[in-house]
Amino acid sequence: MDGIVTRSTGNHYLIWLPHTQGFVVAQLAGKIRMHGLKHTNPVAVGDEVRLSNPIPGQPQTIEEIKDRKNYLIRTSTRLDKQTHILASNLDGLWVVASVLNPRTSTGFIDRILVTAEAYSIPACIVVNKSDLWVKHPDEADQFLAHFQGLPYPVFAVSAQTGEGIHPLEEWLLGKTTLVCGHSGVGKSTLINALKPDLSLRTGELSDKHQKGKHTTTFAEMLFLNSKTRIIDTPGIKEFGLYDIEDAQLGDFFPEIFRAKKGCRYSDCLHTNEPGCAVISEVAAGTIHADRFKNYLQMLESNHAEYRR
Ligand SMILES: Nc1nc2c(ncn2[C@@H]2O[C@H](COP(=O)(O)OP(=O)(O)O)[C@@H](O)[C@H]2O)c(=O)[nH]1
Ligand SMILES: [Mg+2]
Ligand SMILES: [Zn+2]
Repeated sequence: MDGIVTRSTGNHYLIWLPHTQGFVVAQLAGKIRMHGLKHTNPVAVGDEVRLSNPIPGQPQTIEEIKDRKNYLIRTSTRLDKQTHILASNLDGLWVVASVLNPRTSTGFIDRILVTAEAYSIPACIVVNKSDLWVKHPDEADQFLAHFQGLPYPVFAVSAQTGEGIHPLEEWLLGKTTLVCGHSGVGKSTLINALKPDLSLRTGELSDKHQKGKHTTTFAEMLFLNSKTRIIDTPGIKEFGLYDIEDAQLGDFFPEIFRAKKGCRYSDCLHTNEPGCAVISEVAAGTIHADRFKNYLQMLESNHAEYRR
C-alpha cells in the first residue's frame, strides 16, 4: 500500500492514502531510520512511501521511501551542520516575506531562491502585509526592486485585506506548493485566507522583537482541493546552503548565469577577475547591486565553513 506523508511529528507520520482517500498513522522501519542519519529527518512531508500493512486501521510501518522528484534542503548554522529536508516532491515554492513588521532580509530570500534553482523547484516571491505599506511606500518599492527582472513571479499581497490573493491562488491550482519564510510573516494567515475552514493557528507578534511566536510547530500538507496541496511550515530562522560549490553558485543566480558568458575566464567567480562581465553589469546597473552583494556573501560563508 502506498501513501504520501502529510505530517511528521517526531516518531509518527500521518500518511494520506490516495486509493481510499483516508489517513493512517505510521512509524518508521528501523532500517530506514539508520539510513537517513545524515539528515535530521529521514522522512519528509511530501514523500511517497510504501507501507507494511495493506489493511487500514492496523499498525503501519513505513518500509520504503520512493525516489524523490525533488526536495528543498537547508543546513542549520549550528556547528553540527545537520541538514533538514523541508519537503519533497514539490511543483512550486512560495517564499513568503514581509517588508515591515517584521522585515525579511533579501539575503535570506536569495539563499532560498538559490536552493530552489539548485533543486529545480519553481519559486515565486510572496510579499505579504501590503496593507502596512501606505506609511512607508519607499521601503516597499526598494524591497520589490530587488526582484525586478528576475524569472520569479512576485506577488504583493495582504492576507488581512485579501488584496492580491486571487493571482496567488491561480498560481498554485493543481500543484503541491511549499510555503516557507520567517516566523510571523503571515504564512498561516495566507493559507487561511485561501481556505478559511482550515482554521490554522496564527500568532500575534510579540512586541519586543516583532518576531512571530512559533504557532506552527511542524510542517503539514493541507488539501485546498483534491489536486491542490499546500505545505505550511514553521518559521525558519536561518537558511544555510547545502552542498553548493563556489563554481556552481553563480549559475543559480539567473542573471549571473546569463552574464557570465561574457567573462574573460571561464572559471571566473566574479570577485575581482579582470574582464568580468558580471562586475561590469553590476556597475552598469543591469544586475542589481544587492543581489550581487548577496552572491558575494554566500561565497564568503562557503569559505567560513571550510575554515572550521
Ligand atoms: N497587517 C497585517 N498583518 C498580517 C497579515 N498577515 C498576517 N498578519 C499578522 O501577522 C502575524 C503572524 O501571522 P502568521 O500567519 O501566524 O505568520 P506565520 O508565522 O508566517 O505563519 C499575525 O498576528 C497575523 O495576524 C497582513 O496581510 N497584514
Ligand atoms: Mg504559521
Ligand atoms: Zn565574472
